[in-house]
Amino acid sequence: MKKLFVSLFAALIGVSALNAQDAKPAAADTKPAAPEAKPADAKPADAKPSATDAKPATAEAKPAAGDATKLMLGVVPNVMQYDKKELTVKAGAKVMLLFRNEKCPLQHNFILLKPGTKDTVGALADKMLTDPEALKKLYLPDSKDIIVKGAKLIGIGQSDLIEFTAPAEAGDYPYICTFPGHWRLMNGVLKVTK
Ligand SMILES: [Cu+2]
Repeated sequence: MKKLFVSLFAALIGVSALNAQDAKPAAADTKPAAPEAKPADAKPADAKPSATDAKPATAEAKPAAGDATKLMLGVVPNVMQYDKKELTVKAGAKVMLLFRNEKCPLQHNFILLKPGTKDTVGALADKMLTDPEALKKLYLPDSKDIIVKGAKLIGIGQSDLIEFTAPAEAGDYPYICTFPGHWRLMNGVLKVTK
């Protein structure tokens, strides 16, 4: 009698698993919910694992993906331009930037710079034309003005997922492609706001 009361009380206040006996009724409660949730023709055999799999998956995905600011940047074919001249993020935000080249036959990259350094780094990028190691370096000039660099040059049909933390200080941060000659047209501004 006493034991029954204790486990009932535990269930009432929502204590999940004081012992194995308490855990069982809790698990049994969730199972009837799963078939109800599946309104359609899903076979019961399929329904159970997918229902139980789905719960932990969404619970884990939320904190990771929910935190980050997601940005998309593409390439306009043949004109050496990004498809966005401007992107905006909050200072210090976690950023996931998906950089994609869907149709342009040329290769491009994404490099984020300190404010006011576009011309300086652009000139360094152009100089790489005469650097025999340039391709190996992915046309990335050596400069402390570079804050974020994509992992690769992306050709047609390729993409690069670039994860970074936005600068802590608000301002206009230029981004450019450092393939020699591209940066004059292929540039934009990441607006970092407070
Ligand atoms: Cu480019």
